[in-house]
Amino acid sequence: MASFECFLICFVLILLPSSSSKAYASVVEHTFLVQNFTAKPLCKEQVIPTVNGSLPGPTVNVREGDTLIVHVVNNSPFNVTIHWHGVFQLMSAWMDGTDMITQYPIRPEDRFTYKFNVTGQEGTLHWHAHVVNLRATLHGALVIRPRAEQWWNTDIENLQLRPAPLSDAYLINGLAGDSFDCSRNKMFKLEVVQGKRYLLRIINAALNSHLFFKIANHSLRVVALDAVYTNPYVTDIVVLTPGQTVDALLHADQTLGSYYMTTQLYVSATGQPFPDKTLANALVVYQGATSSSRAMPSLPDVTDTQTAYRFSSSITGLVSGPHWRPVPRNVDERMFMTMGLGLEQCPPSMQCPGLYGQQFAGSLNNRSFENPKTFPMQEAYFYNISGVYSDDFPNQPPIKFDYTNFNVSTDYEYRMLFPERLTSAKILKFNSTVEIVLQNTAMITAESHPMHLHGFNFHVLGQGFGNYEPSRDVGKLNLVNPQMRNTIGVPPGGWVVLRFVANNPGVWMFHCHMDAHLPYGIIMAFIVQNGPHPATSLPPPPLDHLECCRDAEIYNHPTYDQY
Ligand SMILES: [Cu+2]
Repeated sequence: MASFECFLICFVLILLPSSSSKAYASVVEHTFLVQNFTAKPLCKEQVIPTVNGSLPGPTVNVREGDTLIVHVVNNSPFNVTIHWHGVFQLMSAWMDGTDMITQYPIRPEDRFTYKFNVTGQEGTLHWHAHVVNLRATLHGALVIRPRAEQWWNTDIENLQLRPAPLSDAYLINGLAGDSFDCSRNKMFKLEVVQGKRYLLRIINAALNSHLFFKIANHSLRVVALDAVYTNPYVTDIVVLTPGQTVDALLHADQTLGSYYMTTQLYVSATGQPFPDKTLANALVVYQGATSSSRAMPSLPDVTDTQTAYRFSSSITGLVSGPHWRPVPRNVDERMFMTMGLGLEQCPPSMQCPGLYGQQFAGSLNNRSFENPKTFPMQEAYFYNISGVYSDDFPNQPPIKFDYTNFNVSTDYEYRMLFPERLTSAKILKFNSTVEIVLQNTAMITAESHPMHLHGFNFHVLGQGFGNYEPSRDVGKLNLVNPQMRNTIGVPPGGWVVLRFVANNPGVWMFHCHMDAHLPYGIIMAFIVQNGPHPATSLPPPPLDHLECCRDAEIYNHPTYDQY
């Protein structure tokens, strides 16, 4: 059984400025055929589910304002949904692609059409399956170009880098590269012309791994995170949690030659096992290079949290940039959310690896999320079907404790180790401003969990290590030019402060983007109520939404554990 994790990179040549422009929106249509495919990433052949037989799947190119229609035909043996990671889904929450939250999963032999507008955002995003494990191979890039083309217009390459639970390998654009015997000759190469500049669209498509990314002898100029422009940030290393994207400019300004482009695992938890092979190589090759020597970048230690923190905390938002939104100053809902691991009773007849012989779980404010089993949450909300979820997700944990120095010393704390399983949501009034302090706990272990919010970008006002202390930390929050993202890695044993405006009605997941932590239940849902007008209200679902998959075997998903 071989497992691997994916890293995806698209490279675009920049031409300044482009004369072509297009100011009107159009319709972009794709068919995604989900089917099994035989691939050989390492030494032996494996059958993997793919979209259209390619790994990674097709890149979807749209312009801001376009309508995207994707027909998903499921010829695989698995239930699937496709999530459009980072897309706002304004007034189209039915199309968010979350299994049992916004739709029934698409059964084998069934089909479903996603249709939505991509409005008010541009840059690099990605699409992926939102059913546990399937994301490993069902993913691809989603590139949103500006409506009026100003920056670039020619793709020279469209490539995917591929670097999971202890993976056997990381893959760069589907290839493991020369650090593995069986893939020595299968290494992704980016050919560049000396003097030119390239836009690298870097996507961490890995299931569970945070990743460093570095190119020997070259620095990178970061210009966007999660499809939001940033102030230019020059760095020799980039760090991405699962689900994050980075747009960075590469200037081919070195002597003719070959330079390794390498991704390496970053492990945030102390004492956690990691694979022997923690990196994957690709190459940047200058046109006309004759030497066979290849420069290797010096890589940080796998556990180098300081380097990861420096990158994630140093970048600021581009206030004058397209689609910038100022930080909302008046907060309507203040939430303090503990986030981390816990335990759950080991089912009889099973051997569990967790503390006290129990199985691992995870929680937000001591609640582990349970996926609904009868109706998708949004349908239950829309049609007032009771008994599917509770809407009392709390604004703080049940007790205050020393979050980042957790010792089980009282019965109460012991109970904190065993969170409640609930399908739990928080109701938000339309247009309310929400502030969330996410506080990682040291229960079991402190670890960076990449929290992903569906349907919105949030401002990242501040982050740090230890317990969040308002008296000390409020004054340091950046209310001027913070970065905006859809996924944030909370520092291990630390905190982060987020703000967003709930201006998009629907049911939106907020969850850890480590795939292995989905069943742990590090998930909650926001239910954003309708605004005052039809234009600010969630329309009813399209007909095929209700027709598709009603009898899905949601109790027993076919499981995908090949990796
Ligand atoms: Cu997690």
